Amino acid sequence: MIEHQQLEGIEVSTYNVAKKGNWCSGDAFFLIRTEGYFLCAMADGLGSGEEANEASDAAISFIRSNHHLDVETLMSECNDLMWQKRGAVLTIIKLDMDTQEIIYCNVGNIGCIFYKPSGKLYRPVPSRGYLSGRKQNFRLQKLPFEKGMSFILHSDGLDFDPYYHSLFTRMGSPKFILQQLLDMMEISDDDTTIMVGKIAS
Ligand SMILES: [Mn+2]
Repeated sequence: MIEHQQLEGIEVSTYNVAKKGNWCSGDAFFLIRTEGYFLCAMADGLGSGEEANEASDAAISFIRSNHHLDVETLMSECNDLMWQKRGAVLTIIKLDMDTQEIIYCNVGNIGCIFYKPSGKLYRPVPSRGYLSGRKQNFRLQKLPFEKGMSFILHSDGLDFDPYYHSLFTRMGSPKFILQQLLDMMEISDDDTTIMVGKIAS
């Protein structure tokens, strides 16, 4: 399923499909633009099918209902929710539109790259592992905010080829970038979720 959203100060396109043969995806995502911030989250449940879906959905549902909480709290609450579940990897990005700050927090392999209008890319450093319900600490990273920046967030269903960078450095709309990416990418044997966003310049 493909969706395009024009939010205030940011444009976002998303793509989400389940692994072939599964009725539900083990990936889940959420995004919202409030008066003060833009927040997005992407989770990939361990394994695939229903169990994976249950784990990623628990995390994303919590974030949907509590997105006003600070990012670190969201991560640790989602971690607590993984008890008796398969576990999940999770990335949360929050753009504070007033202070022009980007906060990034992650556990596990959700890919994330930011592109400055100059064409330079910025890749936050991911943390290993996954949310399992066991106590763990979360490291927040602050990223430089620039008008006109774009970004991609994706689950491991997309094998990101370095060649794709060129799509972002040409700075088209997220809709256009996503369409090109879908044309170029290999059909995956896993749940696949891609989010492409662009901050207005
Ligand atoms: Mn996956």
